[in-house]
Order: sequence, then structure tokens, then C-alpha cells
Amino acid sequence: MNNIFEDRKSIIEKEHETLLSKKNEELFSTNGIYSRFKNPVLTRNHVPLHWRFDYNPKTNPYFMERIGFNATFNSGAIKWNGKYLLIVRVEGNDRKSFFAIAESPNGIDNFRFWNRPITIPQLEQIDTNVYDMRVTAHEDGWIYGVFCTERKDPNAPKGDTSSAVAAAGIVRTKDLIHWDRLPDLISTTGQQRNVVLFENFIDGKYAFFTRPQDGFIDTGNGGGIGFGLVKDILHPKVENETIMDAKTYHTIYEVKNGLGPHPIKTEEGWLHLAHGVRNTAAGLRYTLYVFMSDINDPSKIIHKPAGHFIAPLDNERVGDVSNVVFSNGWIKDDDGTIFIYYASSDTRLHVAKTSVNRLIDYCKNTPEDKFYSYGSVETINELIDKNKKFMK
Ligand code: M1P
Repeated sequence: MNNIFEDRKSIIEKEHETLLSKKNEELFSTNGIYSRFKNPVLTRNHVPLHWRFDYNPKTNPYFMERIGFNATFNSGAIKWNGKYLLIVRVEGNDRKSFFAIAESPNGIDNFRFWNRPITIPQLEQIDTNVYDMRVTAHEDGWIYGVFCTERKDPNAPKGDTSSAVAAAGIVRTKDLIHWDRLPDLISTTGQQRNVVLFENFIDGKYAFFTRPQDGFIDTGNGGGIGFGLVKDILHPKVENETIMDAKTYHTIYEVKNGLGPHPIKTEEGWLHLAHGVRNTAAGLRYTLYVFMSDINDPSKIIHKPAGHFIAPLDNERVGDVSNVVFSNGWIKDDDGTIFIYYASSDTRLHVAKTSVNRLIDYCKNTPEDKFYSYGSVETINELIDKNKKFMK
């Protein structure tokens, strides 16, 4: 046996295990709304070694990496048999994303990928790229995954090798290993991304949160978080798609927005996590925001705090697509704890911890956006006045 192979293998395996078993640490939360953790929960270095290295010393004498991975981000999330599972967007060095499940015993560290990535069955029109799966355990008994499927724009002019079309792909499973493919969602708008299945039937129909868009990046006349019903999940066509949360001038969701994971049910309404996008001289800035909707009508917003909930901070600000935080997965525990899995700059995945009670308090008591600087100053003055009798 040559020494290079054995020496390198032993160092790499040791470092990998040290990374995977590293304990995470909750950081003090100044805002009191949620707390961040010291380490990302998943990075590209967490990807299993047997996906990366050829373990045969004859064919790989230098123990070189044969398949490289670029990022682990935007994950769906579900609690399954007492374990915290992330349905991770893994991106290879070849730029292709795919889904793979990583499992943790506590939701904050020790995430380990299952043995193989998920195989998504193909339709007649093959997916060029798939990403950002939202998972929903639906009351019909299936676990659904709704994701973005991206394909080359068939109408792109000759020489345009970038234009793409985005649609919502749908799969379902009972064991998270074998997934059945359903037809892509049909809607009246040209493209869809950030589509999320609601967990209950509404009037006997499947309910989808959507994000209609005219173009691949620009939402154009579309945009906003939409809502619509589907009669038959095997022929999924959205009816009466309406915008429940529109993109709005001079807000953190001025350019576009989209729902994150499926909403969490509470006694006071549905809790939603979404991302909003604004433009800056340095490019698009993605932040997360939270709102609540009516318990009897999940498309009717009842509380919406102004501004962002989580924005990229420190190291989170830099990555393949800088100045981005994005989330499509959260898990509510029986005791009301909520783990929010958010990715930074399309590169790595983090966890933030909060609770149902904290998020309800945040939604009900954080002032709403008045859409003018004058209104913001008015809101600050109201708090200063209320505080007078409590502060020396
Ligand atoms: O690069 C930032 C994000 O861009 C897209 O989000 P949206 O459709 O709202 O623009 C998605 O491709 C997402 O995966 C990515 O994180």
C-alpha cells in the first residue's frame, strides 16, 4: 500500500469526523427574538467522503478528490422519527444542484448525510437543475416535496446560453427514500419559483403558496406571494391564483419575495417565514421576514412587522451570491421551540432558535411599516413616549 494514499486518507477522515461531531453553541440574542449559533450546521466540507473520493488505492493512488462539491444551502426541514432532517440543496462543482438528506439528533449540530443523495424521477422533459425543496407532511398521508426545476428557455435567441425557465416540480414519498414524481405545477403565469404546499385541504382542494413571475430572475409584472387551489394533485393546475403579499416600493421586498417553508399553525393564526429582495448599488440583497395569517384563511395576513427578521451578518454576508439569507425549512418541536434553517450567501447553512410564543409576540407587537421615513420617526417617538414612565 502506498503511503500517500494511506496518509492522506487518514488525515482527511480524521478532519471530517472532527467537523461532523463538533458541538454547536447558542449565542446570546440581543434582540430577544431568535438566537443564532456559533457554527454553520452544514458546509460543503460535511459532504460524505465516499461521494468525493475513490477509495480504491489502485485507481486513486494519490487519494485525490474525484467529485467536488461547492455548497450546501437552502434546505427543506422535517422532524421524522424523532430526528431533525434537512433536505439539503447540495451543489456540485459542476454547478448542478440536487437534494440529499442530512440528519441530526438535536437540530443544532452533528448533521450527517444519509448514504446516498435523493434520486428524483424524471419527466419527459428532463430537469437541468433542481433546488430549494419545501417539504410538507400533508393531511392526505403523503410527504410532498415542491422544488424549483430549471430548464433552458426554448425561446432563447441563438447564442443566448443563459436564459432559463423556472417551474414548480412536485414529488411525494412515504419513507423519504423512494420519491414519486408528479407533473409540474401548471399556473397562468410564465414561470414559478418558491412554491409551497399548505398542509391541509381547503374546500377539499390542495392549497399552494406560489410566486408567479414573468421572467427567470425578474418577476416583472408578476411577483408577490400568491395563493391558489388545486383540485387534483395528479394534474396540478392552480386555480384563481391571487397575490396575498405583494412586492412593494421601498420595502425589503421591493423587487420580489417568496414564501419559505410551509406555515406553522398556532392558536392565534399561521406563522409564515418568507424572503424579501431589494436592489442596491452592490446588487440584490435577500433578507428574511415573518408575518401571521388568519387561522381560517391562511392567505389573509393579520400581522406583519416592518422590515427584516434576519439579515446577512458578518461572515454570512460573503459567499457565492453575497448579501443573501434564504430559508425554506423550519421545524417546530412539541415544546414550541422553532429551529429555523437559513442559508447565507448561497454557500452554507445555519440554524437560528426561537419559539412559537416569541414569534407571535414579535408579529403582534412589532410596529408595521408606514412606508415613509416620517412614519418611521413617528413610530419611534411613540415608543419613546410610552417608555417615559418606565425609565429613569
Ligand atoms: O441567489 C439568491 C436566491 O435566488 C433565488 O431566489 P428568488 O427566486 O427569490 O430570486 C433562488 O434561486 C434561491 O435558490 C437563491 O438562494
